[in-house]
Amino acid sequence: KSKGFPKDFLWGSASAAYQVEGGWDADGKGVSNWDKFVRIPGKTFKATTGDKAVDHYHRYKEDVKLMAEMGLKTYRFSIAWTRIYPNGNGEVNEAGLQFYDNLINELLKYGIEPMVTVYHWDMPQALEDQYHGWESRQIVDDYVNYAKTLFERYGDRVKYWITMNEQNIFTSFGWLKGMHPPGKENDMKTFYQVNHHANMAHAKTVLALKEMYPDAKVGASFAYSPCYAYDRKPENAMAKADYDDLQNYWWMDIYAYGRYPRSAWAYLESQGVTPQMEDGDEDILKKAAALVDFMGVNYYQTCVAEYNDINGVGMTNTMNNTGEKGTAQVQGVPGLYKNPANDFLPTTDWDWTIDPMGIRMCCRDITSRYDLPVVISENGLGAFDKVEDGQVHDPYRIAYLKAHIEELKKAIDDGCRVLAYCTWSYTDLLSWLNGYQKRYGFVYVDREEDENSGTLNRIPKDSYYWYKKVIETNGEE
Ligand code: BGP
Repeated sequence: KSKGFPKDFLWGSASAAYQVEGGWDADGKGVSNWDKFVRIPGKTFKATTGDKAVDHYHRYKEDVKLMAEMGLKTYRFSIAWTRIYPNGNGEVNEAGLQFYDNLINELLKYGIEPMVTVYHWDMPQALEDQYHGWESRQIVDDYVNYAKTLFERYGDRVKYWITMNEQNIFTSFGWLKGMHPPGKENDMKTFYQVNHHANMAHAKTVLALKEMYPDAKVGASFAYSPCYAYDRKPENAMAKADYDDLQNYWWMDIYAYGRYPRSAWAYLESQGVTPQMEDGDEDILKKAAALVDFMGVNYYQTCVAEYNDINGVGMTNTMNNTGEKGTAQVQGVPGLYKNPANDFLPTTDWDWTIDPMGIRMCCRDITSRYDLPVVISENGLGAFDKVEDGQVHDPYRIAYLKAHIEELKKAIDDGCRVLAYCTWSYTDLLSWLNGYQKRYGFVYVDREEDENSGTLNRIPKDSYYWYKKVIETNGEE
């Protein structure tokens, strides 16, 4: 018989500041790199902005009330650095701090545990202008200073902190694929340097938090795609091993052990792209790793690794950002691996594989490799939703989430310690590259790409009422 979910399990849902808040220049907020990037034609779907997004900045009370009615146990959200420090450093903006005070207090009023992401990709543009943002080591101090401001202000009320969201995604999309700011392509050397800076920012943030609040719970959120070898050909099994070292363990080993995987490091050396480190860095990374409380996992899909010829496909091949099924191209690292589609699995309209068992594999791998508890900080289905007679019927989303929750339950039976499950997302919101038409929420928001479209009214979908029952029955629904 299954053990089931622990009594204090945190059933949650997630969002990120840029994707929901809007109010992009409200109350002293500074400009972020995303405010700027989305305005470059051709970079994101119809160059849709988060200027207004779903106006959570002004409607948070209404959103939190719906969460309370649903019985949500935790809400994961991120803080916009540019609301707190409009210029990234220097003078703090009291109005920005006040907004998150209000949001946190509103959540606590209903007994909803706030889970706060310090950084979900929206970096102050001022830091890009001052020293090229993540490319400079200077960002580490500014990041820690910003994070400490949050801990000082909210640490008495916020127990769960996520230092950084999907470092693997914002760095690879920003410096290899050209699809996130600063929009660079194939710049391996800078990519690894940027990652080292982000690792130091993460580690020093963990140390700062634990010094101020030893009982706080902290981790980073990683976009984890477990990988299958294409077939039993030895070279494809090796492609999987390379993929795991360079795409998964490269980050997770830092968070959990404070060191880079040795074979990946050797590959970087062979390419002349190892990051520059300072004396004492390794020590700091190790100290922080010893204090981390969980691994945050954003799980959406698994992938396949197949050997990729030295003249094979690269990282800049086109993704499917339109929702026209079957338009995504294969990407890879020449000489190591490429990631073809998996014929055994169904896909979403954006060509993401649907593989519930993958969530169990994430938990299993983290448990046996790191012996750390897991927080599922994102999991969900992006789909085209339709309003019919004032309702949104999304059985496909219910089926997707239900299957993943089933597998999560098995992971717990396998001995994994899973603390929380946050769906992506709570309300519909802006998908960075895919506009508003790719919807993830339990709560439908009436808007389209055009800034002036829609009423922004909220409509709970069928999945909203279903998840309410999941929470009530502690995952037995
Ligand atoms: C993760 C991000 C989220 C969210 C989600 C869905 O990578 O952390 O912010 O956007 O993916 O992705 P997408 O919007 O591309 O469908």
